[in-house]
Amino acid sequence: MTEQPKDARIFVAGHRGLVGSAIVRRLERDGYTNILTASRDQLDLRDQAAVNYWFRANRPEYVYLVAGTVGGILANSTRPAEFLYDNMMIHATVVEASRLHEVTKLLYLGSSCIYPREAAQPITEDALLTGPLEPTNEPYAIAKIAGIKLCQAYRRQYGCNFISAMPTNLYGPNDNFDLNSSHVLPALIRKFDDARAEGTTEVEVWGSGTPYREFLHVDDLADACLHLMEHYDGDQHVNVGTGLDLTIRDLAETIRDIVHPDATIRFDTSKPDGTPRKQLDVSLLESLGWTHSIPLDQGIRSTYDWYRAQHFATSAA
Ligand code: GFB
Repeated sequence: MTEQPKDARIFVAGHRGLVGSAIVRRLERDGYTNILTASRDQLDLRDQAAVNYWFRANRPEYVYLVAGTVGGILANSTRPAEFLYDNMMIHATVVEASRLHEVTKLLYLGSSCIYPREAAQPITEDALLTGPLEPTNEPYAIAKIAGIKLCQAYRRQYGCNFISAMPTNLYGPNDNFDLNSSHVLPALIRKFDDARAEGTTEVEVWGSGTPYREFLHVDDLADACLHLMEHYDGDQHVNVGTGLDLTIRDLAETIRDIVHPDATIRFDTSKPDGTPRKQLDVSLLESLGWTHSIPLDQGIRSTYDWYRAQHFATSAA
């Protein structure tokens, strides 16, 4: 049990992103007064010397390592070098600086794409490294696996209290809605909303619609991260999800019904499906006393409201 004092110096690495911004919101809501952040211009997290310098100057006691180069299936396939290099470097520099500067506890965030493509469903934590990875995101997955192993190695060699969480596909406010680099959920919100605004009805959905995906609202993820920071000190990484999944077709229909009920869906099978299914087994997390609370349709509605508010704010500016 690690209680984070309300005035503890807490570094959220990646605070502008989907996950980092949700963790900052959550910490602020809970009354934490010393949240440390560094923008990309202030600190290149791939640069070990710069990261060491920043840690020496700011002396964080707790670290949420949620920074990284991320993206959907297309971005992963077209920018494999960035996904591998950036993520390996970011994890290495922050973990090493956390050891050097004696951080009390670090939480490292991975991704459910670390598991073998053909892993038995739902996927338990011990499926890691039992088979070949999904090719569309192998470089990203290798970097994320290296991050888990890094935390475990630092625990064993140096006695650092570094833990890892592996979330399923995430969504929520501050997500990326750019169609070339986004994940499926924000992409479909945008596509249906664009069609509604343009008065068209046909919306293109990539792939066959048959793959299954599990989605967790990022506010639930932030809640789970704080829970693990306070209640978990183990070597094993922990799956974070809802344990519930649906097909891309069902997801597209759910989003259509919320955003543009008159639309019809056309599947573009020239686009990749990616992994057929990656439903997480969340029993370890549940045994630690945590379950998700935001139902998918409610989360999609609130994310769509956020997207519309942003859109209006930018078009009015
Ligand atoms: O979310 P997504 O890009 O990533 O795609 P992954 C999920 C599924 O949705 C795939 C389909 O079967 C896509 O073909 N899809 C349908 C779409 N329409 C669209 C669309 O307009 N945009 C997008 N992006 N997809 C990622 C990994 O895999 O998951 C990352 O690439 C990371 O490494 C992330 O692990 C969580 O779920 O396939």
